[in-house]
Amino acid sequence: MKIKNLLLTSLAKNLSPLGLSRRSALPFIQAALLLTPLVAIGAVPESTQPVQEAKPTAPGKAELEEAAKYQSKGFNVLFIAVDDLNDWVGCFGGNPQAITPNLDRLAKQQAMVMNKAYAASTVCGPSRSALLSGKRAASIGVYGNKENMQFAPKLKDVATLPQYFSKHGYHTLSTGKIFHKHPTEDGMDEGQWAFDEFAEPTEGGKGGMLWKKCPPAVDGDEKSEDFRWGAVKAPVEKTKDYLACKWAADQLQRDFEGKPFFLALGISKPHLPWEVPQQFFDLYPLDKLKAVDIVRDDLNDIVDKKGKELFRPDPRFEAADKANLHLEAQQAYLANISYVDYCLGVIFEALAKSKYADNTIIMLWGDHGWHLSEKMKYGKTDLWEESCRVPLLVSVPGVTTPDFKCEGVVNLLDMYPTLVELCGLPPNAENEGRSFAPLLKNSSMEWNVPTLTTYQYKNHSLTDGRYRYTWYGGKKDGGEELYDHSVDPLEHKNLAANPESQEIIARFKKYLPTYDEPAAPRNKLSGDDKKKMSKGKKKKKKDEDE
Ligand SMILES: [Ca+2]
Ligand SMILES: [Ca+2]
Repeated sequence: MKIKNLLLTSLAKNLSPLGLSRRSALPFIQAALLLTPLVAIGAVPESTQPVQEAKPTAPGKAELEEAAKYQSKGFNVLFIAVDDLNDWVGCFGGNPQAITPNLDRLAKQQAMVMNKAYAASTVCGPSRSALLSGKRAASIGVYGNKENMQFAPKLKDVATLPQYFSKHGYHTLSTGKIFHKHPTEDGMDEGQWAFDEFAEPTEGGKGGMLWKKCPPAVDGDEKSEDFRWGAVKAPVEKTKDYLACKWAADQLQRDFEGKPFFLALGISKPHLPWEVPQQFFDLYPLDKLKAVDIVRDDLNDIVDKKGKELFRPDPRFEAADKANLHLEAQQAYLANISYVDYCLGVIFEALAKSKYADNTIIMLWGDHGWHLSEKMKYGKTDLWEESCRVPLLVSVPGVTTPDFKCEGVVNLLDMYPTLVELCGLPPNAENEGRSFAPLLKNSSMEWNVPTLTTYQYKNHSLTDGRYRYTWYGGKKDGGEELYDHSVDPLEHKNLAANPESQEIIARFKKYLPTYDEPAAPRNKLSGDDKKKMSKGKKKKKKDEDE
């Protein structure tokens, strides 16, 4: 009945331009319908023809060509890693003072802000090894920067993300840091082996330093040695990340023999040292900049079972604190982010102007967060929100909603299966992440389950978008943390010891890994070895003398 009325109204609507009002047209239409035999729409008349036997036919040349044409229309992928970029990006709101017009424009015009994205681990090597292999740190035993995923027994037969795309008809190419770097006797292992084409990143030229600053190390701690910043003399066009973006932009002028491409671009800043041209420091005048509020007793409530405090302020924090350089350190990090944003503008603009603008997915991510004085720390590692949360921007033409913050909890580990699904590749059974392609299409769907971040052996943290639960099953002897982000987004009040928290903790515990792979063999040479080697014979001699 409803359908009939709708049909009548619609016909009346269409007749009204003929000079008949809707009301006056209705009787005419009703009469016409009475004279018409009712035919069910979509009903198939019974066939009187005998069914012919199906004969299999091999696909002809034309059909194969047609199929190939379709495949070549498959999405390209622009995969951008930004080293040590936390959520101090305009559209992620981590620090409202951040000036990032290019990233913000991308979010405004085409990409979705994945507002609750988390790293699989909180330091470069394990985070990247996990997301590129599609496997959790606890499954592959890559827990620190010294373990090279190439030697992990559990990864012997696993195709990394670019290798999987190459195997399925993509042309893969890269520059900059996508895989974690490992020094070897034959030079640097930068994951060149995973790409069809790898452009050696140019170091760019600093052209010397205009000025530099480094807080004096407290107690001679080596870790604070690389905690330095300053302005380089070189113009931005001569610097490393600009040149990497320019290289990537140039690739968009190419054809790839009809193949879709997977272009991976690794950006080196805002990794320490924070050295970029002066113009980016000038964006943040010190007399107008506001530093992060420091909560000095924040670590007191993070204790082991015996009540012993598990954390103390880190050496970089103590150095900055003693020299009263918090504001200047934070200015330097912001300057580096604005520099990165400026360089990224080159590739965003090149893509928008290229013939690939409408069929290229952009996935841009930071490999882990970064503390800037929160929890008395300057750096990554550890399992608090500042370390775990990452910026993740995703643009899928025709799929993602621009100018929108998606609150679905996702992990960088999920990028592999997501890209596989979006590009129509067969699922990789080795993937342990969860494809968030459905969430990109329908951002209001039921989605959130706890997602995992691991730092070192058996230390795990889970978040479901409301709570963060952390369990130190490794070195810190079973210590626990629980934070409720609905009332405590900065994670100041550890609720783990409260009796009323135990039910929540029990729920989270079900999501902890049931197996923790022992640490994979270390790279033959470590970054430290290399550093020590380059420090020269002086130290070596001193060590021998002792
Ligand atoms: Ca990193
Ligand atoms: Ca606290």
